[in-house]
Amino acid sequence: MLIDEVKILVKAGDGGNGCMAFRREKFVPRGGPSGGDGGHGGHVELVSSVHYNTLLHLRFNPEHKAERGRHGEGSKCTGHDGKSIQVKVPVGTVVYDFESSELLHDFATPDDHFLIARGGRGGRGNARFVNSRHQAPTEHEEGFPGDERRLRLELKLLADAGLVGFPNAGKSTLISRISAARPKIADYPFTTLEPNLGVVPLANNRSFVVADIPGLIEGASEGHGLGVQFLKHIERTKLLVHLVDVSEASGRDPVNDFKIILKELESFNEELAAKPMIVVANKMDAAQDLKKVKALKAAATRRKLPFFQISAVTGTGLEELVRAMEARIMPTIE
Ligand SMILES: Nc1nc2c(ncn2[C@@H]2O[C@H](COP(=O)(O)OP(=O)(O)OP(=O)(O)O)[C@@H](O)[C@H]2O)c(=O)[nH]1
Ligand SMILES: [Mg+2]
Repeated sequence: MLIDEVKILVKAGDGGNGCMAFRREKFVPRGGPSGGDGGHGGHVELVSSVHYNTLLHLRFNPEHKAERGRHGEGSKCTGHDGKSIQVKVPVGTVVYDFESSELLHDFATPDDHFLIARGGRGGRGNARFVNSRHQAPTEHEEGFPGDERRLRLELKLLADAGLVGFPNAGKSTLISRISAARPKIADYPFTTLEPNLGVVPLANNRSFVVADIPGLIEGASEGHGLGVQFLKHIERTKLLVHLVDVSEASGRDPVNDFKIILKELESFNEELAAKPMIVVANKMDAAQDLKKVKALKAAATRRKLPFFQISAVTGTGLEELVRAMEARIMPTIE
C-alpha cells in the first residue's frame, strides 16, 4: 500500500495591537481616549476537496500562513481582521500533530472544514479601558499570537486509473514514463508480479494516481496466468486504460487481444468492465502493419471508447493520453 506523507506548518495570523490615542480636536479641550482595537488574525482551515488525489501539491508548498490583524488606530478605528486561508487536502487525509503524533482529524467526506489554527485576538485599544474613575487610560494591549502548528498529513493512495492489458503490452513502461514509479520492465511476460502505484503530476499543481497491475491472459478469470486476483486493486478506480500491443514483433492480433481482455474483465466483475475505458495502441514506433491499428481503432469506436496511439518508449502521444486521463478522472474546477 502506497502512503503519501507530508509535513506542513500552519500559522494563523496574530492579532493586531490595540492603539493608544486621545482625541485631539480644535475647541475640544480634553478629548477622551480614542485608541481602537487591533483586528483579529486570520484562521487556517483544512478543507477536503475532490480536486486533489494526492498530497503532492503540499510537498512543494509546506508553509501556510494566514494574514495578521491590522493594528487599531486613533478615532476608535478598529484594525481590519486578517484574511483566513484554506489548505485543500484530498478526501482520506489523516492529520496528525507532528510533535505528539496525536490524531487531530480524519477527512472522510468531501468539503469537510476543520479549523486547525485559530487566529489571535486583536489587542484592546485604550478607549476600552475607560471607566468612571479612570477617564484617561493609557493601557492598551498587544495583539495575541495566532496558533502555530506543525502537522503530519497522511493519505493512503488509491488508484484513480488502472492499466490493464496482456503481459508485455507495456503497462509498466507507461507508468514509468508518466509518473515517478520505477517498476521492473522486461521483454518477457509476467514481469510485474505485484501492483505498482504511480503519481502522475499535472500542470495545474494537481495529480492523479495510476495503478500498474500484472498482465491478464485468456482464462485469467479461471485462474490462468496470474489470474484476476489483482483486478480488485483497480475495482475502485474511475477509469481503465486498456493497453494493446500493436507492434509487428509481438506477432499478435490487437483486436483479438483487446476482445480477450474485455471478456476477462466481464467475467471477473461486470461493474469493472463497465467502467469508463480508454483504448491505447502501444508500441506505435514498432508497428508496421497500420491496418491492424486501424482495426483496433474501429473495434474501440464501435464500443464508443476513446482511442489513442502512443509509444511508451519514445514518448509519442503520452501528453495527449495523460490529458485524456485527466479529463476523465479529475472533476472540472467550478
Ligand atoms: N518498441 C516498443 N517497445 C515497448 C514499448 N512499450 C514497452 N515496450 C517493451 O515491451 C516490453 C514489455 O514492457 P513492460 O512495460 O514490462 O510490459 P508490461 O505490460 O508491464 O508487462 P507485464 O508486467 O509482464 O504484464 C519491454 O521490453 C518494453 O521495453 C513501446 O512503446 N515501443
Ligand atoms: Mg509490468
